[in-house]
Amino acid sequence: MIGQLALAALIALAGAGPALAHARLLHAIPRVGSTVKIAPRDLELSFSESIDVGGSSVTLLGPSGRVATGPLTRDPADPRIVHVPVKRALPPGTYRVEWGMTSTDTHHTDGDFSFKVAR
Ligand SMILES: [Cu+2]
Repeated sequence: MIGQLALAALIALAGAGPALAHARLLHAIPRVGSTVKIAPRDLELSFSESIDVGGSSVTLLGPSGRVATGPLTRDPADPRIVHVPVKRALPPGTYRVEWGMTSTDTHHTDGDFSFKVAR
């Protein structure tokens, strides 16, 4: 009886562990919801877990559609930070960043945020 309860508790813990490890967006540059005066040439997304960039993607959408971005790279100093090069100067307007990340524990999460480039 006690053994079974202990086993059930262990199974519950095992189930909760990986769920807590899913990558959540903690911080971004440009900041989530911000208005920037200088158009960024690189987006920086900081997550709660290490990211496997091979299984991850970012789409940047601007006032006139999708904006070309370069391949995602992991920050050499912190595997939880992903850099996205922006291939051309962004004109003023509202931009949406749609991200889908695979963390190194193989779990996938996604989300989006916006920022504005001021006129
Ligand atoms: Cu996970």
